[in-house]
Amino acid sequence: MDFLGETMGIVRILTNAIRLQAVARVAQPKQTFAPLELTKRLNIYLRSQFAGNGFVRFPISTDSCVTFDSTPEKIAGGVIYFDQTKSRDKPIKLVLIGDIHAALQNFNAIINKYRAGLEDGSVQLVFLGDLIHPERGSDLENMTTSIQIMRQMMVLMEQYPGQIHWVRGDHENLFDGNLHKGFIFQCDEMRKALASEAGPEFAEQYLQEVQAFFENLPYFAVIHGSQGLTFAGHSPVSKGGRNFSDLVAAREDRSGPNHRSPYLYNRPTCFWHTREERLAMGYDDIDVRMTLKRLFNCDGAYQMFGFPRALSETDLAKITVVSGHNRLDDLSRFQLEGFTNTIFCLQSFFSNPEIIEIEQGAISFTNLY
Ligand SMILES: [Mn+2]
Repeated sequence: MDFLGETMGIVRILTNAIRLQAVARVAQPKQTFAPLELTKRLNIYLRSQFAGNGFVRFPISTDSCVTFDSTPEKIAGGVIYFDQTKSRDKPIKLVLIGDIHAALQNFNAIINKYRAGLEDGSVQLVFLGDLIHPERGSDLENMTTSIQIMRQMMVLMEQYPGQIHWVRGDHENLFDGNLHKGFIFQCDEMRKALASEAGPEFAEQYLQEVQAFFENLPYFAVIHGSQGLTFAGHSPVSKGGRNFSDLVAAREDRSGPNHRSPYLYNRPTCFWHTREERLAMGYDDIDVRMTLKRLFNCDGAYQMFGFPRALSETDLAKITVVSGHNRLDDLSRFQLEGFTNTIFCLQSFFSNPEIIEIEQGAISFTNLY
């Protein structure tokens, strides 16, 4: 090849490269690249987040929990333990928030309500899953507010490290083909919306990173103070209970196409069933007790939670359970009857939802507005 030909070849390659770059730039909206990088940073953070200001995240799975990521240091699922037993200069107020389901106005109001506490380090927020996907209305396929909430959560998690906790719900998933409302498949809609936001060059990478983010989230929270012990999660009670190690590792059968986690989708505490109906479905008070008993007493877990011995039946009966996940038509809070333990279900997409505040282990309710 002569010199001119070679030069023209190089010029052509360079021109193509510049044109490709230009296409990539044009194809993606300006905010897209930041969330991809932010999601990557948070995934690294979530996999290394073991202890913070008054909490420990029990930890570690070396199993392949993250669908698209085979690095060995991952932690997925797991339990965050908030220790309010120790006296501090500044006690931490923990706030439990039920399903937001894309209600952006409520989400913003929650952040504004606790902004000062986030700033001075006196407040930590625990969102109990299902922040995304509209729950009702004619707009079930519209993912705009879901994406805004997701981005805002990620920004806040980085801005206030260890103060914003996102517990995973069954909607925090891009690949659950069973998840639909009125046959609108919301995981598919979310994938489409994210892919179009990222642009063709980055769609696959972005989707993988977001799914890894969801799978890196904790599944449960234990809050322990001098005035009480609370076990919280999106769907915290499993049939027959789970060992501490199971919960920590979140090892689960997600074989098959749908990635539906049995840890995130259970209804043993479903409010609209009578005790008789629950029994007929195979769910009983015993599932709540077994969940707590196995969580705290198996594998010597009580030691990790700072108890000198395994919890007695009397101790276990006093534990409060807080759950999201159950639809409470026109109610933001529901106390389930017919159980030995006190069980509250929370939702946060109604006009003026109630949220739970916990200080020194003691629970109180407050209205958002
Ligand atoms: Mn749910």
